[in-house]
Amino acid sequence: MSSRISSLFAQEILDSRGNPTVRVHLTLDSGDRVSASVPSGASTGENEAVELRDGDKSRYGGKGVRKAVANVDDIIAPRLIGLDPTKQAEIDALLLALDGTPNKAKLGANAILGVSMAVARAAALASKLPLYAYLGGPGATRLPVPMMNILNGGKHADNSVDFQEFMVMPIGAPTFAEALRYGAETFHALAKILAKQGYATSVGDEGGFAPNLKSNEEACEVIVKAIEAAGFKPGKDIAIALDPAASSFFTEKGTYNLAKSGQGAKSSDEMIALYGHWLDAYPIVSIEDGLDENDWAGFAKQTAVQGHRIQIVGDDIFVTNPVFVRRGIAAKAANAVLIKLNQIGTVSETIQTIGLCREAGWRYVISHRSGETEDTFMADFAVAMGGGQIKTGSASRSERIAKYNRLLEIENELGSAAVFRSSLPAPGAR
Ligand code: 2PG
Ligand code: MG
Repeated sequence: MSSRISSLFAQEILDSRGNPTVRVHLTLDSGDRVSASVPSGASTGENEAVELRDGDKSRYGGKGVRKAVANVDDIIAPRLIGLDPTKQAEIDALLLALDGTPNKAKLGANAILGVSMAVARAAALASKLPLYAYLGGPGATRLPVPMMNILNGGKHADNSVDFQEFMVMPIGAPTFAEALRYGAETFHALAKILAKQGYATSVGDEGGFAPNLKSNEEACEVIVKAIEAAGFKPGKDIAIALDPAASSFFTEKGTYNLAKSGQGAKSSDEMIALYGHWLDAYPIVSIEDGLDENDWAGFAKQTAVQGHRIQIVGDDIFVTNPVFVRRGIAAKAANAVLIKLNQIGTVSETIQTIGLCREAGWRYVISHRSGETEDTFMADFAVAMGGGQIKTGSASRSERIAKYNRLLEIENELGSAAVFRSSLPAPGAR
């Protein structure tokens, strides 16, 4: 006899920024219990599924999630009790039907995703499999190359850097554990370099340093120095990935205003040209959201001129939504998708979006949000989906490290079956 859901309820907890978020608790009739917690973004795409907030200014400045919690307890739970958690697709379809809106505005994507993740976790437990093996099957053996965000700017830090994320990718490491060491040692080397140059070494939302650099370029320069100081070869052992999160500095005038660094306003073409210079100067292998989420023409242009050299990742432009990813594939607007479970709101729809990427031969990167919890679902999810890349922050802050530690466990558990390799173009390719 299969296990059934015997109880389901939600709770308001805090995320890594001290803002409320949803945790869902699920019990099976076997007595087994699981929980799942939902992350929250700061530089959100306009078309993301709705994160339901109470708006009651007397609590958490309006950011409370009691309504979402009540939606789980009062609307979702009565319909899920008695169901078999291995029926993920059916349960997710039921959640969509209960919500009934195109963007999960009624129940809240935070309520819905918490339930969807808890159901997957319960099903794995009932199937006596680790989550990655339950979701990915016996072929789920590939550990992801981490994109480690060691220098933060944009909306994630109160500093003079316009671009949101400067990440190191240990593409030349032989294993995930070694990749993590390469990244952590580079992070520590960067701390010393910044301190020596008189910069602050306090960290931003995703655990990277947030110094007041003189320009955006300087971020790449100090990272290259840090890679070398840690004893690695830039471009061979460790490459750089960027997430400018350009929607956050795109203005109503239709220009990209590099206001934090004082580097002025640029057109879409000028931004693409700027990235082109950077590709020549630094070992960059991936650029995410180099342009605004509505600049589809700019994305397609950048992909046409730079897509053979680097990975062009769409985050805010696609919001993990199959509708936008389909449009992007048709328009050749990128060659990879950033995958965030809470942008779309159910495990099944996220897997559907990944299916589109696979069909099109596009890469996909499983990603955290800038507001995270100690939940490690996405680490298992990255191995299950086998895309070979994860973006989950720097080598500091426990909500980031929790994901890395879970990946270390998975690599250990897989033993000789574990696979680790980068499939990104070599840096500097023309
Ligand atoms: C991003 C994310 C995660 P946020 O833009 O890729 O790094 O940031 O969660 O704030 O949207
Ligand atoms: Mg992004």
